[in-house]
Amino acid sequence: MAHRFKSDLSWSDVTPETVYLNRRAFMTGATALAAGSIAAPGLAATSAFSTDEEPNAWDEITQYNNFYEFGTGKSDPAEYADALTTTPWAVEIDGMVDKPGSYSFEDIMSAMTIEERIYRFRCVEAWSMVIPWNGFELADLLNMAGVQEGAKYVAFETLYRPEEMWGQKRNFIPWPYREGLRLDEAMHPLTIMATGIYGKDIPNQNGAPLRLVVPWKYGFKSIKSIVKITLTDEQPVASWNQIAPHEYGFYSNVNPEVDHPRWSQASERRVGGGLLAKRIPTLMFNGYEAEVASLYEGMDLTENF
Ligand SMILES: Nc1nc2c(c(=O)[nH]1)N[C@H]1C(S)=C(S)[C@@H](COP(=O)(O)O)O[C@H]1N2
Ligand SMILES: [Mo]
Repeated sequence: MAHRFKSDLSWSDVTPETVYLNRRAFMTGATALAAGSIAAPGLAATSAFSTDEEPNAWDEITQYNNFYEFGTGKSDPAEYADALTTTPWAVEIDGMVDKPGSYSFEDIMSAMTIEERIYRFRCVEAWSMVIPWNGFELADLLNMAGVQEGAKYVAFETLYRPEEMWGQKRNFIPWPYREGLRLDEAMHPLTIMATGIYGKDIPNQNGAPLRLVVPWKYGFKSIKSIVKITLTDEQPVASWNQIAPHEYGFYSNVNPEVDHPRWSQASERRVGGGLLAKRIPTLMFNGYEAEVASLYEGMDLTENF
């Protein structure tokens, strides 16, 4: 897997911020090499879209997960996701594209530029983290396939392989897990396909080898271990919206003013803050309002939740 980012450093799990900043500086050069270019002085250490909030520790990000294909407990994915085979891997891109077909993970990676994006991540269950993803803009992949005139939505599907994902032997989600975005949301530069965390290959429990990250939406929109992407002119099925449409809307933008029918969305618990830590206020569009509010101009966000 020559194209996948490999680091020789063994990152410590809990890192003081100064060390972490050095790590970021290191990663700039490493990322540039991984992308096949010479480390240019102008290359930013991290994207302008990145938050400067303290990222969660590696152990927090990789041991407290939602990935129901491996069970519904928060520690189930870390325990069971090793069973997943991620090589070979390919993504079928079909529907309203000029170049439909099966794109191998290697071919995708050799065509994409990997950047670091430190994003807030807010689960609909009201916990949150700050995660230093490595990945590429989804727009670059969609442009590689050539989006056709008239396409309005992008549909995504996770792998269905119950022999490796034991949770798929239970039927509470109509497998495979599915998600969808409006085309303008999918093409937004904040929307990435994550392939790494802290400069290492993304662990299976976080959605290896590539998963969506849409930082202004609740975490369940960020579908993991993607094998299929379809450009369409109809609003696609999204698993949680399909299961409980009154609780999980198609948009699922983070919104502190629209509560879940069973709990408040006004505040959140930052994972790792300790049991006595105060909850922090949840921000409109998870703090990405300046970047994305215009996508929803004129829409009633209570109705289109
Ligand atoms: N295929 C698939 N993708 C998924 C899920 C899932 O169960 N299956 N859970 C979602 C939910 S609810 C959240 S909060 C995030 C969790 O991502 P993380 O474990 O990397 O933090 O993944 C999302 N993507
Ligand atoms: Mo979630």
